[in-house]
Amino acid sequence: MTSHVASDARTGRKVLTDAEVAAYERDGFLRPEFRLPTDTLAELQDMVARLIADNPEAMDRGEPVSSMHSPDYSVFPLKANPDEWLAFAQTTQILDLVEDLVGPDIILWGTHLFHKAPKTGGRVNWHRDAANYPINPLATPNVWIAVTPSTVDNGCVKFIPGSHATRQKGRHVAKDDVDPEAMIALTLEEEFDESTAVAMELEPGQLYISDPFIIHGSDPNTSPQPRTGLSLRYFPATSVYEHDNTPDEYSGSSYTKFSGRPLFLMRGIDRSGKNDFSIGHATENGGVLTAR
Ligand SMILES: O=C(O)CCC(=O)C(=O)O
Repeated sequence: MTSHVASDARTGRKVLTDAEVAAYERDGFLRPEFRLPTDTLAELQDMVARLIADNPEAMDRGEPVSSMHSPDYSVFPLKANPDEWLAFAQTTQILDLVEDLVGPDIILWGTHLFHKAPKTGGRVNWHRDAANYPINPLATPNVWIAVTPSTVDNGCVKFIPGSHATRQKGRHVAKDDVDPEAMIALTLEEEFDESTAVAMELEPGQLYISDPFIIHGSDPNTSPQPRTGLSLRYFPATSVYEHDNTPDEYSGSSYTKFSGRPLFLMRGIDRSGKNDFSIGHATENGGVLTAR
C-alpha cells in the first residue's frame, strides 16, 4: 500500500497568536501581524512580474489566472514554472501559519493570481468560496498575499464579518449580463448588509486568511496602479478532496475546474487515507512532496 507521508511531525512553531486564531474564527477572516520577509516578497514579485510578462493573452482575459503550480491543469494555456510556484507555496512560515489553523497535515489544491490591471481590472462579485468546493468535511483557509499595495481605490477585497458562521454555501448565479467586465461573474443570491463590509487594505507582503464560507468580493480598479494578489488554497489532510464529486455548474466555468485537479501533500500525512495523489500526476505518489 502506498503511504502518503511528506513528514510526520507537528512543528510546534507558531506564526499566529492565540488572539489572531480567535479573531479568525470569530470574523471568518484575518490580517495577521505576520508579513513576508523582504527577500521572500521580492522573490514573489519577480515570479509574478515574469508570469504577467509571459502570459499577455491570459492576462487580457480579465479573469483570475489559475494553477500556476500546475499549469497543465490551468483552465487556459499558461506559461509558468510549476516548481517555483510549488516551492513558494511550501514557504515554511506560510505552512506554519496554515498549521496554526488546521493542524500539521496540509494539502495544496489551488493557486490563483488575482491581477487587476490599472483602470480596467474588474469587480469580483459577492460570493462565498465554499459554494461548490468538493472538499469533505469542508475546511480550506485561503491565504491571499498582497504583491502590490491593495487599497480601496484599486479594488481591495471586502468582507462581511461573521458571515461564515452560518456554514451555508449559498446560491450563486452567473451575472455576465449585468457586469460583463467582472473578474468573477458568479454572484451570491442572498440578503446581507453591505454596509457592514470591512475593506482589507494591505501593503505588499501583508496577507489575509479567509474562511471558505465568508462572504467577500471586491470593486473594480479605478486607480492608475495595478492591484495584484496571490491566493494559496490549502486544506487539512483530515478532509478528502472528492475528485468524482465535482459539480457540473462550476467544473465547466473558465475560472474554476475541479475534476482531475492534482493534489500536493505539502506537510504531514494524508490522515484521511483517501486523498488521491496520483490524479493529475505522472506517478502514483507524484503529489507527495518532501516536507519543509
Ligand atoms: O482578489 C480578489 O479581488 C478576490 C479574491 C477572492 O475572491 C478569493 O481569493 O477567493
